[in-house]
Amino acid sequence: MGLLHVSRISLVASACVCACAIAMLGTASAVPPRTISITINAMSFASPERAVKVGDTVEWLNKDVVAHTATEKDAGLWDVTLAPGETRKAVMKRAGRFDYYCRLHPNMKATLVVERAAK
Ligand SMILES: [Cu+2]
Repeated sequence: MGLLHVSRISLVASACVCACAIAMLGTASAVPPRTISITINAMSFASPERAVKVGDTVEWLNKDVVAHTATEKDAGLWDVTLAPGETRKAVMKRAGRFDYYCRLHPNMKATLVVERAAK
């Protein structure tokens, strides 16, 4: 009788550990930070508007033969300069809707919509 009792408790305990591990795994794998690539080609950003999440990395790839920048317009959150063929990255740290442009060609414009990371 005593033995049966003990084994029941350990069964319940191991079931709980298992459930907790699955729960933790679920949270961790739900929102891994991603890297989002945005190509610059023929004097324009390939994604005029792109939704990303806080913690994501955005990388711009300059496929043109001239230099460009990706410059956040209002708060100076990021300003990357890309020589021809170059790739540069910025981590999105703040949620919001951010317009950016190329300082060298101000008619090149795009928007990043940075959403809060899911909990
Ligand atoms: Cu440019």
